[in-house]
Amino acid sequence: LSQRHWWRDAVIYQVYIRSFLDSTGDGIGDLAGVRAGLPYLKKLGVDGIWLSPFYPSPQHDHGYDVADYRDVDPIYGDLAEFDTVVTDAHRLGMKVLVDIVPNHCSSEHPWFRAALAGAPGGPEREYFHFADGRGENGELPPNNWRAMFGGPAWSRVREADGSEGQWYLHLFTPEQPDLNWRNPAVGEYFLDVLRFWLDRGVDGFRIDVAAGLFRHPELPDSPDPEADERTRDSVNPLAWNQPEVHQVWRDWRAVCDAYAEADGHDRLLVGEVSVPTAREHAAYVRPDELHQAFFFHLLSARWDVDAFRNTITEALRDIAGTGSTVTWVLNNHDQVRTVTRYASGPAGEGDTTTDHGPARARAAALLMLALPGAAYVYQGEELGLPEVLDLPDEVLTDPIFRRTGSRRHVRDGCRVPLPWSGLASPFGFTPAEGGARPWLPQPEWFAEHATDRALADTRSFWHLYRDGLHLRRSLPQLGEGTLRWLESPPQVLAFVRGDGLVCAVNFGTEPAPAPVSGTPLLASGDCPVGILPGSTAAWWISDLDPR
Ligand code: TEU
Repeated sequence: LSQRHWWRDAVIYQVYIRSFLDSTGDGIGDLAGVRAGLPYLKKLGVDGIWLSPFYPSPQHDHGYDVADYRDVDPIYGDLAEFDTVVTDAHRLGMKVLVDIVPNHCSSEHPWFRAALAGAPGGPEREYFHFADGRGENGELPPNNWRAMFGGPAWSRVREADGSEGQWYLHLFTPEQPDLNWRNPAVGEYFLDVLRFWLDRGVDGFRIDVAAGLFRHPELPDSPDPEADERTRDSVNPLAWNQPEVHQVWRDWRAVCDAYAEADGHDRLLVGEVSVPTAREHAAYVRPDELHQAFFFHLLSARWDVDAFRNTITEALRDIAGTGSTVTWVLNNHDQVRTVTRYASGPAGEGDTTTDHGPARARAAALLMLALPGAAYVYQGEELGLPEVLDLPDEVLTDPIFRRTGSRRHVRDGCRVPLPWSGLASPFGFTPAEGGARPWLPQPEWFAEHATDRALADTRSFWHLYRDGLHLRRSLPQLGEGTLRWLESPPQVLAFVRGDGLVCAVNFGTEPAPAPVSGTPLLASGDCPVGILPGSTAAWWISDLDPR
């Protein structure tokens, strides 16, 4: 792999800073904690890190509400600390991606404050979507759009004279007003933001809500507002995935390519592109647009052999024409963790919970690491952390809970601070002496998953990830390259990579014949020669003809 195109098969570790490691003792992770954790990540074997937003923010959505795009929130550190993270990561041979949030800013961003202070129709409001309400006194929102996290996508402001005034659009919370990308000043500003971070040495950007930014110019009513309220998919075709957004990615790509031209190292744009089909998704990944876009369809697939086979087939088919590679992801800070997610699901159990979750999550990890392309690992995934499902209501911080009153899509459970060591909370997450409690309570059973235990136990999730990542580095068949499906028993997914790395996953609960004789190179569970037990994946090097 050329240094130039390092991202094509890189494995990037997502650091949710708030929950990674707390160096100051305030109960909240910070950049100094990230820096202290870099050797751990190096040992794990990832190629780089993606840092969740650390910019000054009132933290209504844990930093996805940015008040200043060119600084560090004091709870996380400062710019000098950020620079040391980049320097140290680079010294260890790891890339650094930062999260950039262009769809909306914080209601405390200077632009929004100015817009509120300004008059209806004035230039300050052109940075956002302000509109008069409907109804006799403008008391109804300008259209029927729903916000992703519940409630109407419009909020009404009080004008300077105290009267009830215009409405502004926010597809997430009211504290996240949507920017108006038809105003050229918005685009200019973000190009400067990109250059600001590139000049500080970052290797690329994870782009939040990359199918957002533009709305239908007329802001017409949605035909099915209830459907739009689902928190998982950008379904309202009037509010998402507009053709104009592609020009933005071309402009951003040109900036990144100019840096790459100068020193021969690509700067990466990876988009969070949530669109209904794999084909629409692939349209964002182009030589002149995004390098990568998270392929969420695999993440959404239930534990089912056909669902996985079809999703992988579609992803590979649709990426083929783009010149890029698929970007696989099984976990992130918005989703129920795989150990818990795969505990329910088919193989005869319907929707009931089974105890196959950990074994399936391990198998899925080996599968993901064997697929052609790049992959993202979310912190704690390498520890096999389950979702924390029983956080009491009063500690939940996710605006989804605040806005909907329902725990259904609440994301706190995958954001509980990591356990590093010891038998009781804070498990080394905060300094030993006098630290505040972690910002979300850690359950007692986190002890089983602490990194010190994981490193000492060769059968841990950690060792599986480590071994998988190290083999990925050393085996030419992995990373980029071909995938050919092999014939296999009904519950088994089997394929061969390049000139003979075979990967097979048994989605069933009963043992199946292994596709290759011989001892696996790596397996997610006990794997006797010739047999692939249920809920297990394995890799073999095979010069034999697959059976
Ligand atoms: O998420 C975008 C998004 O579409 C989410 O609604 C996601 O599908 C949902 O959280 C799943 O439950 C991004 C960030 O990843 C998320 O953390 C932010 O809250 C959101 O943007 C707003 O910036």
